[in-house]
Amino acid sequence: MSVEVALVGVPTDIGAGMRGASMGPQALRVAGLAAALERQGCRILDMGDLAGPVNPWQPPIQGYRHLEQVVAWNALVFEAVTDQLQAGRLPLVLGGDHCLGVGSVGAVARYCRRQGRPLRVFWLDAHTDFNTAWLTPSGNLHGMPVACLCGFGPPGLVDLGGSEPALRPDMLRLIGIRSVDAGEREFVHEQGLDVYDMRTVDERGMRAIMEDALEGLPGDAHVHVSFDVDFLDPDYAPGVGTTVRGGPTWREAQLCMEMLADTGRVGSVDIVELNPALDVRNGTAKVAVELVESLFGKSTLVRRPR
Ligand code: 5AB
Ligand code: MN
Ligand code: MN
Ligand code: MN
Repeated sequence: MSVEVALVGVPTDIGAGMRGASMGPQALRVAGLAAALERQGCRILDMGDLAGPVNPWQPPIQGYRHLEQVVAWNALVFEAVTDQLQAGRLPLVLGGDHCLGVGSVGAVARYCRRQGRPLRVFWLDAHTDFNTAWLTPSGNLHGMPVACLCGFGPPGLVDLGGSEPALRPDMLRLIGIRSVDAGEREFVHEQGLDVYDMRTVDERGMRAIMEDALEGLPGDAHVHVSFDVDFLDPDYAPGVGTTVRGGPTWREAQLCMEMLADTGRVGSVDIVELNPALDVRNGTAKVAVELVESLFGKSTLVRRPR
């Protein structure tokens, strides 16, 4: 039986510091996402786009910009992702800015908890997204989803899936990191997040760090991949709001995706932070689609399972 993938569009930039990520879902569709996944034997069900509040473009209040609207969007995402998991489909969430990770990963975490399945979340990003209201330099909630998922954040986001935190830090692997704010840095250390920063990738190579990050993955685990497109080096992916140079090359990112695919355990995915307003001829969307195709099993040669 082939995997049934449900595309869930989340056309918002409510948590970002720049407008435009709201156009991400359509840009990914136009770049041929569905056809790419069909080539990998998936059946695609495009659920269309969720409809949440408009972006009022206001300054932060008490450390959060647009908190009320971010909560509303995430409640929709949480519900939509839960519905797809319950229907036995693989939710592929098309962002949208990364604040939607709270609802998406939150739903996956609750689903796994109820099923008694271990969960491992791969956060592919230039940033750790571990800010809080008192640490954030911007107030932008797309810089806070990992903290919210670990229980540090405002009501409405930390309790989306119930009273306990969605994730323990040991369920997370953050890959490609090269931008962490001053206070955030201490907090990442204090909470013991498993961070593979670019220095580690340089020193050990993508293959070794991915082997490390995948180590001990239980056979019945659910793997969630939250792919922030700014993970990639901006030479390959200029169409994002918060570029940081010195990221993985196209090849390194491909290997990362291929090794995740080889687990055979990928059960849910986010593609976030693509900003078509900053892109060139939809090229970044096309690169994201190429990588996601690998995440769903594209390989040059026939390969034996690991
Ligand atoms: B993204 C920054 N750390 O909090 C902040 O793209 C950037 O989801 C956050 O990773 C970037 O504003 C959020 C400076
Ligand atoms: Mn992010
Ligand atoms: Mn990022
Ligand atoms: Mn960003």
